[in-house]
Parts: sequence; C-alpha cells; structure tokens
Amino acid sequence: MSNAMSSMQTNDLDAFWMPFTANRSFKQAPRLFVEASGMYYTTADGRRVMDGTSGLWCVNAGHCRPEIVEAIRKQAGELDFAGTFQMGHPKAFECASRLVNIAPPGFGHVFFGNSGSEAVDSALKIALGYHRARGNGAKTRLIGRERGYHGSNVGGTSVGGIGANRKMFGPLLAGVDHLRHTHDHDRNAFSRGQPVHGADLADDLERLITLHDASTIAAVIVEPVACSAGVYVPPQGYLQRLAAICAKHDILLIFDEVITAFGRLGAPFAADYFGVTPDIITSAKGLTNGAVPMGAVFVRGEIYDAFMQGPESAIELFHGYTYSGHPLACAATVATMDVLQAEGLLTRASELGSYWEERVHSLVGLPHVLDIRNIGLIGAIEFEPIADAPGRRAHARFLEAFRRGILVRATGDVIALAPPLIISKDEIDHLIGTLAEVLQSVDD
Ligand code: PXG
Ligand code: PLP
Repeated sequence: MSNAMSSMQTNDLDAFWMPFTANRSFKQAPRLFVEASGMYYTTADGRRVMDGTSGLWCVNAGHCRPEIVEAIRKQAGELDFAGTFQMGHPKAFECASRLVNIAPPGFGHVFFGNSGSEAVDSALKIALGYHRARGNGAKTRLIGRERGYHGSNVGGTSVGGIGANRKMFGPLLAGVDHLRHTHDHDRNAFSRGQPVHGADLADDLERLITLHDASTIAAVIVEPVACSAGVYVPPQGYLQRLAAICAKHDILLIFDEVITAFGRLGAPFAADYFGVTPDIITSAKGLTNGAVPMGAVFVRGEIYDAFMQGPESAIELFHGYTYSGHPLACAATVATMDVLQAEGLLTRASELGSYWEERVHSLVGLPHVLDIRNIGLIGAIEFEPIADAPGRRAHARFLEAFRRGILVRATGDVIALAPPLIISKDEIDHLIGTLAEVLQSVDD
C-alpha cells in the first residue's frame, strides 16, 4: 500500500470544504486519486483511470512529466521565494520572454497572477486603467456573455454568465451587462467544428452599445470557445464580427483563453486558431501543465504603453499579488514551454483533430444523445435532460465512466472531453469506446 493510500485511511474528509462539489455525497463515497503519470491517474484503491479531461483542462502535456517535475524541484531548492514588487528574480523575466515569443504578434508584455480567476480580474482592472490613462475615465462598464465562465473571483463572477454561479451572491459588480450566448440547438445541432449559423449574434453588442452608449463601455470579455458551461463553439464569423464592433467603438476585447491557450485547439492560442486579434488575453491552467498554480495576462503594446507615462519613478499599475511571478510557477512554465515546443504539442491537436472529430461524433444515436460538439481536442456530448432533474443524466454517466476507468467531466447535461494533447489514436479509441459502453449501459 502506498503512503498516500495508508494516510487516506486515517484522514477525516470532513474538514476540506471542497469547491464546486456536492460535499455531502462526495464524502459518503469519495473518489480519490493518489498518483498520476502520462495519460493515467491511479485511484486510492489502485485502479488506473484514463484522464479524459487533462485534470481540469490543464495537464496538456500529460501528468508528472519528468522535465517539469525536475525544474520545480531544482527551483524549490535554489530560490524558494522572491517577491516581484520593486524587486525581481531572473526566472520571472525569462518566463515572460518565453511566453511573449509564442503569443500572437503584438502581445509583447505579460502580467502574472496565480490562477485563471486572478488573470481575469487583473485583465478587467487593466482594461479600466487603460481607458482612464487615456482620459476616458467614463469607460467603466464591463460586458460578459451568457453561459460564460471567467473564474470565481468577484470580477470574474460578475462578467460570468452561468446563473448557478451567480445567484447566491447578490448583485456583484455594478455596471456589468451580458451578451446573448451563441448556442442555437435548432439550427446547429451536431455541427462538426464551428457551427454555420450565428455570426449575427455578435450584433447583440450593438444592442448593448445602444442601451449604454459606447462612451461608458470599457471591455467585452468572452471565451473564444465557451468550455465550462458545456462547450459552445463560436459560429463561423462570430468572433471576427465581435472584434470589428469592439474596434469601431474603442471597446477592448478580452479573450479568456484560460482553457484554449497552449495548444488545446491545435494552435498556440485560440486567437491564432481563429485569426482574430483581441486586445488582452488571459491564460492559466496549461501554462504550467497544471503543476503549479499560475495565471498570465497578455496585453498588446498599446495597452502597456498607455500605462508607461508620468515620472519614471512612479508605479504605473497599482495591482499585483504576493505570488505574481512566483519562482516555482515560472520554473514550471519554462519547462512546460520546453516540452510543448519540443514535442510539437502546441499544434498536435490540429493533426489529431479530424480523427478526434470522427470518433466523438460516432456517439451519435446512442441513448438520450441530444447534441455532439467538437473543436481541437475538445468534445462535448449533450443529453436530453430528465424532467425536474437537470444535470442528473450527465452526472450518472460521469460516475459510470469513472467506474469503468475513464475520467470525463459533467457540466449540466453535458459530458465534456479534453484529453492531454499527448493522447494516441489508440487511446482516443479506448476513451470513446469506453464512453460508448457507458452511454449504452446507463439506464435512466
Ligand atoms: N476563465 C476560464 C475561461 C476558465 O475556464 C477560469 C477563468 C478560472 O480559472 P481558475 O484557475 O481560477 O479556476 C476558468 C477555469 C470545468 C472547469 O470543468 C473549468 C474551469 C475550472 C474548473 C473546472 O469546466 N475553468
Ligand atoms: N490580505 C492581506 C491581509 C494581505 O496582507 C494580503 C497581501 O499582502 C492579501 C490579502 C493579498 O494576498 P495575495 O497577495 O497573496 O493575493
């Protein structure tokens, strides 16, 4: 028995208030991982479970990659912590330089936090500060989108568009509004890649501009592919149109690429994949391959330059975190970029994409399947909801999949898939084949 397993038996599960979890039912029948390697987790009772979700969409290069583990280990023994407020350490600068080298053209500067949520709140504050620095202090409204997920901090929750995540917290930030979501089941069900219908939904921004006036709007934040709420792929032309409307009205466009950055779609960033250039890009997760918490905000040169005014001795941005550019996170990021680049993982999803698409769509016709969506190495299977029990159908399939040795993610009535980018075709067959058995076997 491993140490981790024996200590679990003496552990009390009560103290840890788990995030986004049904704590009481989990603690009655816990699902615990104790080890991981490559495509697989090992459970506390010694079973191997194939990771169909890259952890929580973050372990893009596979688990416990020796190069990343070693870089973290070395850094921890060499320089455990050094702040980055009026001080610095070389790894943070090396890390930032590496990142801007793979970012889309024009994104020459990067700000660090510790999570996607912090990246989002940083990006929103940078957008507000940018307009103010240019004398447009009335541009303070923030626009999100229905079904968007931008993390759990107050700013991200406010621009987020998932009702369940908002309703227990009251009004949140003032001056926020939301675009319509882009999902159109009737016209786009079973689309392969980007749906054909719905570019015109970007015009919903014109409606909000009419309502609030562009002179009050600072930024629009959207996920290029809305993953958390159930995988909504942008209709063809939608992002281009949204970017054009933002540019016309001096509204900053923020792409929240916490999931899509670092290869998930088959290009380094979704901005590259869709050929649309936002003003700010948020990222996290795959940045460190999930091994150390880290978030990063990429900004275009004009944005950074707008802050670099006034006396050179003055602080330009009154914002930051104790752990902005933490040495361990920076070491993990540099090692992750080494692995992603050496193994071609930033573009591997484009090579596997059509195989993946075929296999994911092979689930059509199985019981209760209402829709199937895919892009890059992301897949989603949506089920007809059970009346009065939304989400139960996907959750039951998630549990049965775990029992059969594959990890998938249930969100609402959707099962989402996003395996590590190292997955082989045989492993795709195993993942989808097992999921097909699950869909055939659950009787509800
Ligand atoms: N923005 C986006 C687009 C995200 O997907 C965040 C911000 C917040 O990141 P942090 O690191 O603060 O969690 C996310 C995170 C799921 C799932 O299963 C998705 C996320 C997190 C946990 C679970 O869909 N997305
Ligand atoms: N709360 C208190 C009392 C603090 O002193 C600090 C940081 O100095 C924070 C919150 C913010 O913590 P962090 O910088 O880790 O986000």
